[in-house]
Amino acid sequence: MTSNADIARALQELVDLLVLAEGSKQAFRVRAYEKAVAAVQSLPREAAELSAAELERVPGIGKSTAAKIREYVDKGSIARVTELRKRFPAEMMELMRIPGLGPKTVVMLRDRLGVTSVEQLKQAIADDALQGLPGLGTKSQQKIAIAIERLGLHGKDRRNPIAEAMGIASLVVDALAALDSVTRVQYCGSLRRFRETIADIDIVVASNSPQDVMESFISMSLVAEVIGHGDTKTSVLTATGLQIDVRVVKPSQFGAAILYFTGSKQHNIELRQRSIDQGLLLNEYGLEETDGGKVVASRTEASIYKALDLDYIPPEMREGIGEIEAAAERQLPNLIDVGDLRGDLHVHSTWSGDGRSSLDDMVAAAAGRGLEYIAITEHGEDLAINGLSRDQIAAERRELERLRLDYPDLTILSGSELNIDRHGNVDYDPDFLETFDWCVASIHTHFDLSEAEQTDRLLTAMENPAVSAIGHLTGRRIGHRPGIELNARAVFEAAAATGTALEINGHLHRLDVPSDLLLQARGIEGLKFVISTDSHHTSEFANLEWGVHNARRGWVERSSVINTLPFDEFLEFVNRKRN
Ligand code: DGT
Ligand code: CA
Ligand code: ZN
Repeated sequence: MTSNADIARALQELVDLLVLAEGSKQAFRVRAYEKAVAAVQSLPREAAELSAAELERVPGIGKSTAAKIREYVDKGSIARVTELRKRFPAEMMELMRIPGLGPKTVVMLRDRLGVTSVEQLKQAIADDALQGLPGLGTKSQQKIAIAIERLGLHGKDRRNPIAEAMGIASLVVDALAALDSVTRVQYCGSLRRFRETIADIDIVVASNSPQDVMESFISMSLVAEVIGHGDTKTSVLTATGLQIDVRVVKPSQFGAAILYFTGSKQHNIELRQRSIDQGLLLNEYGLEETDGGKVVASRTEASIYKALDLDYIPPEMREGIGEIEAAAERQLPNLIDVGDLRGDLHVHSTWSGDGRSSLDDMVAAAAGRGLEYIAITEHGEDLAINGLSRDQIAAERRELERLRLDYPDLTILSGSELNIDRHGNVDYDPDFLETFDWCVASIHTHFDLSEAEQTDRLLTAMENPAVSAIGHLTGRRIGHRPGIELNARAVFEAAAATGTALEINGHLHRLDVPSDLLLQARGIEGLKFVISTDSHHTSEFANLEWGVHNARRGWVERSSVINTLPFDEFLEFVNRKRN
């Protein structure tokens, strides 16, 4: 059956295409379908099981969207999308990712200069051809060139934000896993290692009927173009130009295949060298004896690591940066699992202007996930539109009292997400701040200050006894906005010294603290982290899992994550700084 995620993806593609067709992100139709995407994503039932009339009764879904959903579920594609794909091919859609390029400009570039791809745009810039075009100021050309460089949007260097790749990969994995002939499916490559950007998606399938698998794969509606089709490997492009490679292997070789295609290349090279040193040969089919070719291990990754006398190395750590030596010496860090997390300390509800689920629903979802404690952290009053006044906080606290009675097994803290202003000060006043159980303080403005200014600002905020944690440290939005400049070492040391936890924000668009900075934080005595979802909707508690992957990639030890602690010990951490 067509899943809600699949339907949402199809509608999102329609939205992206309509932005170009209508020439505006604000066009009525665009907004209507956008609302429908959100509605389908958060629908508690299967949209595919609803009639057009029933769909229309769902808030956010109108008559024409209901018809499109039925069309997609019944026929596997939407005629309007097929037609728009021809007008705006994948390469042209890529232009829309460049900050500063709106739909009108993209269409104008095509009409005036014949530019329909990032490559051609780069050439046009090199030829100085953008000067004087309507709506493009003198500096635009240079700004666009910088944006293309920064996002790596061209050619083989093009990298896609993990959020986009994960969404697409999950759809393919779910579809293939549902086939009778398939015993295992795993997305591999940089996505499994949880890099924040992905060049292409590598999927490995265990099956004795490769033909079936390939046919099902290329018939998926997200496939816009098949670029390579063989017996055991098929490569396709999605409508946004993301490449997916699917490889089918024998079930007995599945472990060796996912090990090889997960990589990284450097990790593979080092593993292969270690094999050779032991008189063995490692390739994508298995680990075998050099003499005679007897297979030593191939079915699971764990059996291969074991045969090489290594502890199992989790995918997130396989970057060839010392993990093999550590595994050989039984010195791998004691990493965290999602099941270790007992609390979520960054949660919004519709009390915040940007929250999308009610407080009752958020609390119910947290309890449903088995969390032992949560902090409700609506935005502080200084954040325009989204923030809460003191009166609103008092009113919300009365709701929290009621909810505590309804959920006796869940400890509900009254918190806040404070805004760190330009100089490191936060919302409210010291007396009022003391009334919160927990505050996370984040940067939401002034992203362009110098490194020294940003670092000072964070240090000042950490000196505030009410600030228990710093939220999404760099403020980056993967693929869209770079993080602030900061002296990471100074920030880590100050966090340890002041007893301020650093949040690892699990939003796939953020993953912040970034894993490369987490690697730099290794060995700093007393530095603590808190893995948080920053949920604005009940579905986002799933961000805990992404936060854990990011922490593992940064070699973060379980013992340094405070929301693994039982509640009383967690509270000790908070109070140590306050007293
Ligand atoms: P990316 O660039 O985000 O797609 O990153 P990966 O790591 O997914 O790289 P990709 O897709 O080129 O290859 C997938 C895996 O296949 C890679 O992580 C390791 C393996 N692999 C690819 N090329 C080589 C190679 O030349 N030697 C070895 N030993 N392994 C390779
Ligand atoms: Ca890849
Ligand atoms: Zn937040």
